[in-house]
Amino acid sequence: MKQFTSIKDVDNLTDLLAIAKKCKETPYQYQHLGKNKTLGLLFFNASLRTRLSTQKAAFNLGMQVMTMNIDKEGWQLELEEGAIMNQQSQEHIKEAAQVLSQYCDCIGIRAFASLEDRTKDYEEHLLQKFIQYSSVPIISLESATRHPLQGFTDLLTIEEHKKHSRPKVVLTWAPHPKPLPQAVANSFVAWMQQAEVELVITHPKGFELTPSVTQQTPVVYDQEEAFQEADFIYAKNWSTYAPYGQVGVDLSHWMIDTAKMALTNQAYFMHCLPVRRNVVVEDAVLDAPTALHIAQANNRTYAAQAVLLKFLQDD
Ligand code: AN0
Ligand code: CP
Repeated sequence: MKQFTSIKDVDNLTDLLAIAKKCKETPYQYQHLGKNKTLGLLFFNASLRTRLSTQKAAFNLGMQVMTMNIDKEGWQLELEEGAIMNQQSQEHIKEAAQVLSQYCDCIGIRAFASLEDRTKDYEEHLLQKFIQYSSVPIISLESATRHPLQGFTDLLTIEEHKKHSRPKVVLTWAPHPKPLPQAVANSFVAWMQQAEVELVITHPKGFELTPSVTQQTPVVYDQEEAFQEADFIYAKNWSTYAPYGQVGVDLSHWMIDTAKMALTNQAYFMHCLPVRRNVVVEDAVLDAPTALHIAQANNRTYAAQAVLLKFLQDD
């Protein structure tokens, strides 16, 4: 594997899932492979799970890790070719990416969507610039439009908990007071489309994801209808794609509660976290034994470890 920015970078998904399961069973088996290898983690945004689970994954493989909150601790980066840098930006990404490639054997980058410029976000402007100028593999820690480590983790968690061969998996929009990226939803859909599941998306009218993500996946605008017979309910807020980055109004009735969960086939509840309790989902749903959000967070380590192990093996 040359990079991990999307499910499209995965040659053999069955193989990658098997590696993640193996890493979970015997986390320290491959410690020798990471000896004297350095992972650099660059954060333009906050993180709890991605930062610590990816570090833990690297430690399990015997790697060294350097982590930087690059938005606060680094120089302000310029992305444009030929820029006359007499304003705010202090360092061009050309230099930054080449320098970092000398210090690191693999670089992880978290850079959320701006939610202002849809074209630049969906072109993955920042991530693509890093890929262009780096000479080591790049791993996405959530980019403008995708969160592949989350999608991979979610697939692993569903594989572990499914009660029959083709479970019904519902991605449901849920309320949130601030505009959030579409990245988690986009990746969840992409990974589920490659899995043995019946995927249904439900959201209020106006919150359609881009058609290149949704493809043939059915969209049901009635949340309660979508929940019927569901085996997994995956809740996530996202802001609108068109017009871009809006939150919507009066949609608090989309919150997931026990009454809605009772419509399902005793479904598991999933969320990538962080979650706003009693806004996105009611306490009782999160505190029930059918909630998988903590198990998902645990699997983040093994998803990251499988990806890092692939890089080390292909090195
Ligand atoms: C981010 C998002 O929705 O993309 C990160 C989720 C993993 N969520 C928030 O900022 C709350
Ligand atoms: N799910 C997830 O990526 O969490 P963090 O934003 O805390 O890393």
